[in-house]
Amino acid sequence: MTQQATTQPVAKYRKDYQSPSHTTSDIDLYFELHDSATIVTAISQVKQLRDSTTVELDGEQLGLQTLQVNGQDWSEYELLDGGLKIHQLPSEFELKIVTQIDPEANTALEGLYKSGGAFCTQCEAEGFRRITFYQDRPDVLARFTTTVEADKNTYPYLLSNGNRIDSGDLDNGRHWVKWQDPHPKPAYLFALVAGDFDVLTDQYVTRSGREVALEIFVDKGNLNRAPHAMTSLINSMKWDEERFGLEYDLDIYMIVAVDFFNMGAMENKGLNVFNSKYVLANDQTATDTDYLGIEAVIGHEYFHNWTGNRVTCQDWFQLSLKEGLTVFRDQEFSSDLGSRAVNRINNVRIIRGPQFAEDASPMSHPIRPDKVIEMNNFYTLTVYEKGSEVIRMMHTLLGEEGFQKGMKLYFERHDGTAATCENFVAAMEDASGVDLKQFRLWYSQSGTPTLDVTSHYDADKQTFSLTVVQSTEPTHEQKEKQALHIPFDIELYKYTGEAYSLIIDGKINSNVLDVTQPEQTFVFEGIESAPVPSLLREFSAPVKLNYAYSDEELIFLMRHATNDFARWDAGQMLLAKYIKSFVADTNAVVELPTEVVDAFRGVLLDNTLEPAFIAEMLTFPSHNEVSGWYKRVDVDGIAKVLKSIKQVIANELTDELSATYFALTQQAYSIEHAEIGQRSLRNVCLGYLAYTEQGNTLVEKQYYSSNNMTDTIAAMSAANSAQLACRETLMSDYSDKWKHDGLVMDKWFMLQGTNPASNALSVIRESMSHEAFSLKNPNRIRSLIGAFLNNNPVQFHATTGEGYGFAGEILRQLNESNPQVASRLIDPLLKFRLYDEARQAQIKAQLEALKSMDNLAKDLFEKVNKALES
Ligand code: B3K
Ligand code: ZN
Repeated sequence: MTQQATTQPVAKYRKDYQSPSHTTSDIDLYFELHDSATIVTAISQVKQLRDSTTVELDGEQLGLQTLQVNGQDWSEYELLDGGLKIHQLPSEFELKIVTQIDPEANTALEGLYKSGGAFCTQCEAEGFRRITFYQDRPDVLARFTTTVEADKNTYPYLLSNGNRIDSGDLDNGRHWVKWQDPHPKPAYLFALVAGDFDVLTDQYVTRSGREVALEIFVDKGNLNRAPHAMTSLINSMKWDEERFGLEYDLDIYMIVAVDFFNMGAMENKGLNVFNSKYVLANDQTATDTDYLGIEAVIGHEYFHNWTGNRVTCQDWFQLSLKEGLTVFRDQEFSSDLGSRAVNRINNVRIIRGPQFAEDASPMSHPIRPDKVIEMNNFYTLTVYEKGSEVIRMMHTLLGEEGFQKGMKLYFERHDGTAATCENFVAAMEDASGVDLKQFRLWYSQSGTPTLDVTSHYDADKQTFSLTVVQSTEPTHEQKEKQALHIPFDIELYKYTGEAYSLIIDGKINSNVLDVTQPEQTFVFEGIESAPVPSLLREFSAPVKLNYAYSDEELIFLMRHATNDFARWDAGQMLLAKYIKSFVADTNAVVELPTEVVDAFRGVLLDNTLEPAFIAEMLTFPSHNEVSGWYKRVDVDGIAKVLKSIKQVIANELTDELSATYFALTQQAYSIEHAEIGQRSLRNVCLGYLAYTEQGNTLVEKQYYSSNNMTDTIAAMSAANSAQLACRETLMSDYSDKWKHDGLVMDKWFMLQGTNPASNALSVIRESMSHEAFSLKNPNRIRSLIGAFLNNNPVQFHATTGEGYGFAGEILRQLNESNPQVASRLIDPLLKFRLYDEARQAQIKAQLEALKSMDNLAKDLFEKVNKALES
């Protein structure tokens, strides 16, 4: 019997958490794999934890075939919408459940499904309940034994978590393999894969001498795209030992790359399943950004083995316990291996752009949400990226040594258990002695705080005071806000570029000020002349900063700040001043003062700076980031100003950009960090030069002479943004070459999605019939349609409303086939109140149309309702 959700979705609240009534010590699973009728037998050893003779199991889209307790058929049960209640149970019992499922019909890609020719699973957050009836909650930890049986020819590899303990052949052409995972785990970390693959193998010896077999499974023919993933895995294992003292704990670590996957990757114990985008790369198919993305995601999933798997979450409201912490760890990994400044800049761009936007939207929530309808809706930038900033602030407050002591205590206390965010903060506090009482508010308060900072210099007293006023605007679900504990990292510079010691009340203070009050003044002594303050260095807290800097001060900081991030940030603030003033008057002629242009010229010509860093200094805030500065967004005005300022810089600095471009010409391709940096700067120069007379010639030449994907895509992307004459020729050449490879074609789809031309939407519709496109594949959807909705502001928000109509059409289709992907795609529509009234009405009409669907999935239900009631 298959059940469909019929009732209105209900919300769950963090405050209602109850520990489980029962737990399972061991579960033995047997899978008979068949495309549309897979049989799953689950035998669990269940034990009562409190006085209850009824157990509630979760289950969705399952056909129940057998239910036995202690070997007896059991009729004392109720099949409910979303699960099963079994009654009159003894205090300890063996439960046998047989279910039938249909992997082939599973287009939602949650539970057991087919990706191309292979079977695979995705169980986080609540997908295991689509495999069998079970207590599908992270605080029930069991030892899993899994036997997988399938046709031997089609599925020579049968994989699951843990160690392979047995295997055999059956006489009907089928075979089986048995796996055992010694580490008790929640069901969301379960995984199964069956298919035919090419395998890249290697080995890692941990520092205590454990030999670990490393295996990466890719589609046949893709072996030459797997080595970078393997190198990244080995680097991750080594880094976690060196920086965190954490070692791997099984004899085998497997990664499987699949083409159909709702997100980036999944940290299943010993058997990670990855979106092929985060595994496959060679110089012909992947850009430098792809290579770095693979390193980060491989690292992220590996680091989850401790922060996520060994210590998991008590309930899903605690998701940031594992995600915020693991993002922090992967960011540190990338920073230790590559450029710390460039990594920090890119992380901050995500916070200031899409995370701030999310926190100002109807979906705003604290990093530890209080109310959830569909858990998949909370794998957000807030939980992940802001969550990581919260961990980073603790790292700033405690220092590396204090933080590592905290980590050690956290593992001593919670290894092998399901923990809470509070447990983590308590461990940090107890290990370091640093008071985090007020700091805990970061877990419960949503929204982006603003720091309004003013200063006063007293020449007689030789003091400089900074007054900091903090405030957080009300958010959708939380009107009252309190003052937070904000680590505020600053420096004060003499005009010589030397930094003053920060003396408060006669004592030397650290650079990190503790902002804890709604308004607070810090008085620095011994300041001989008015200093230039460098504020919120390293982006020491995820806040908006307002300080009335003059151009001269910002240019000074661009040159003299001791910290690269602060130099970059000064450049961004300088650009922001001009962007804001021109957006306020879109008829004004866009010009920049000579000193401003010279400041950027100086950066470009400064050979003491890393090329990768110069590239970041010359990269503007995105349209999305700029939009976040306003309550009412002038979509077209912002686009026009950003383009005009880019043109001004391109014209003023043509010679220097051109000289740098040619000086950085490379012969052979390698993915060393220094070379990635050079390519990045060279391609930023090309992006500007595309707006000059030589643009078309240079771009075309780079495309045809390129020996790697980074330079190829940089040329195409410059042609796309500047709408060069060569754009169409390059696009069709690329498509001819790569039309058989969906992953490589994603870059092409993305360029169609972000095409600024006025016919973009009709080209996008045409692209949907490209042989590489499929509405079943989340990567294709994100590349073409996601890019249009998120990164093509002018065309998506065209006043005709056609962009919105298109979005509505796609969302209604995906609501049925893949609600999780639909729910990601809808985000830009939720922010409709940011636009003018005509646009608001058009977007609202699309949301209303979705709301009136009688089969609206709970993923969309939650977001659409929040947006409309906002
Ligand atoms: N933990 C998974 C994400 C699961 C998302 C479920 N909708 C990947 C990660 O964060 O590492
Ligand atoms: Zn994660």
